[in-house]
Amino acid sequence: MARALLAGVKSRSALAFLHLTRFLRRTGSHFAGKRYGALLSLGGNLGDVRATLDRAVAMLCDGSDVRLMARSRDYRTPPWGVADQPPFVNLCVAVDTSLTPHALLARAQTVERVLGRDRSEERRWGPRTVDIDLLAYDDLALNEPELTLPHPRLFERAFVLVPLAEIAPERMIGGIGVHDALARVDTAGIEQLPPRR
Ligand code: A4P
Ligand code: MG
Repeated sequence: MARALLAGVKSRSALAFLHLTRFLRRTGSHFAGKRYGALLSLGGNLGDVRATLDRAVAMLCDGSDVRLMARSRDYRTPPWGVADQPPFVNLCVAVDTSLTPHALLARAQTVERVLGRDRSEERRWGPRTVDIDLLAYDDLALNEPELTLPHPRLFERAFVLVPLAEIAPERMIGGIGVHDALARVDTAGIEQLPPRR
């Protein structure tokens, strides 16, 4: 009797697990049960940027779906792409996540929106309150307009590589070491900022 009951419970939980896995696969927001390492870059140059970036990291990393593993210090960086704009503050984070790459990007874009980023008011590479880019997700390579991994301009950008090398110098991304990539870019004008408090 007890054995039959136990078998019933076991098959019910197996069924529930199957449903959960199917649901997660369908909604695509989680890679059922597994966690992956991802690297993100954050930056901004409008408003109280350092406060905004602190809030962005806190909102992005809720401690369950996305756990903060490492955060670089803040760096003041000369504007890249469009020179005629204020300097940026940049940082990088390493996270451990159960979200799919697209769900992680969607979360990053929600955080950008909540913190006042309005894409319709912007020009490309121009001023913004906060910008969050997904640099790498595990060793995944993706080539879609809405999500390209590793980030296609990562290795051209000292404002990304300097903070990234602080938290992940040995990391290989698309076959290139972060430390080696940093040695190939011009880091002039990048300045590490003291802690806020
Ligand atoms: N997208 C595709 N792949 C990714 C990815 N790996 N991560 C898509 C994030 N987004 C990705 O992004 C445009 C589209 O790219 C999104 O809809 C997304 O689905 P965006 O952030 O709106 O575009 P953008 O920011 O104008 O262009 P881009 O090339 O992403 O540039 P950045 O890096 O965001 O440039 N100078 C300094 N010193 N520091 C900075 O932080 N930032 C920028 C903005 C320019 N100059 C800078 C800095
Ligand atoms: Mg961006």
